[in-house]
Amino acid sequence: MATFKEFRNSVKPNWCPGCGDFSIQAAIQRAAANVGLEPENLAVVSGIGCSGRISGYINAYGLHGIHGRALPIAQGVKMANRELTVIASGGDGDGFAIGMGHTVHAIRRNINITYIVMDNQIYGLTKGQTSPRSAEGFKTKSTPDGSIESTLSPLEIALSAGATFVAQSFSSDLKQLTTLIEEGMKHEGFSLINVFSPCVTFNKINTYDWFKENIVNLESIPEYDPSNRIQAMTKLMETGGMLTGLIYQDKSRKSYEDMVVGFHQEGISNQDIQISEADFSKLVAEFK
Ligand SMILES: Cc1ncc(C[n+]2csc(CCOP(=O)(O)OP(=O)(O)O)c2C)c(N)n1
Ligand code: SF4
Repeated sequence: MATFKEFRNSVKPNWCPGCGDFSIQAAIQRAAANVGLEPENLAVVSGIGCSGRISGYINAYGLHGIHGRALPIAQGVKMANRELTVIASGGDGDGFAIGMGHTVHAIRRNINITYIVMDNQIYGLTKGQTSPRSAEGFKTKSTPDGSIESTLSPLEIALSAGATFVAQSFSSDLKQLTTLIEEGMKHEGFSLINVFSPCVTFNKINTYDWFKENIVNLESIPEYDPSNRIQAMTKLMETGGMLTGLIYQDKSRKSYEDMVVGFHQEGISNQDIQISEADFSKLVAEFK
């Protein structure tokens, strides 16, 4: 059985020292080992951003896609080979701005992918512009007088879109984050894990200390029931979306792959997809 070290490769991340993304990389590697995967069982698909580089830093199948399109690619990978455990990842800009349409539809499709958003509440790679996760009044080069748009609440949107697994964590809480990624990988459907991941270079407001002061950890609310969607929505609203832990899980709904009629268990590469001359001619005749 592979250890987390076997999910490391020789590429040195070029994230800034102190960037929250380092811990997310470590948590994915630990979770993959803890659920008993081998590197060849895992595919990591990412979008574009500092966070998007993660697919190159894990010893597994890796696909560095295009901005906002990690999920369409990851869904294609899963449909081509459902035996792979598929992780999609990227920044809050990637998933909640340009890619938000894909995020909502992947959620309602409930395809068996774990989507890890590295939420630094800013655009890091392009040097610090306001993202949909930035607070109102947030000043950056793109909003020098402060953002006048309201902040997006992606987890509330996820619950409304029919999500079956919604969790949130903080990059400093490696133990909680690793456990949630493991749970997400084991979940039979789409799992959304939003991770507060401070950008130490461009976001001087949402710092490690700021998150520590503002996070409400569900471990401090023992009576909380993650199978109750209304309670999940209420708690998210009450805490301004600052909840961490497993916020909601519905184990009753089938995953997309399980509902597609005739969908094969084995990957396309292992299937006999030859078509006989007679069947081919019959098919062509239908279009004449
Ligand atoms: C189609 C397209 N539009 C815009 C860009 C420019 N761009 C690259 S990364 C990025 C945003 C990065 O922010 P985020 O997704 O939050 O990731 P982070 O760098 O903060 O990890 C943008 C706007 C691009 N590469 N492609
Ligand atoms: S710019 Fe920000 S998000 Fe990008 S690597 Fe540096 S600290 Fe991380």
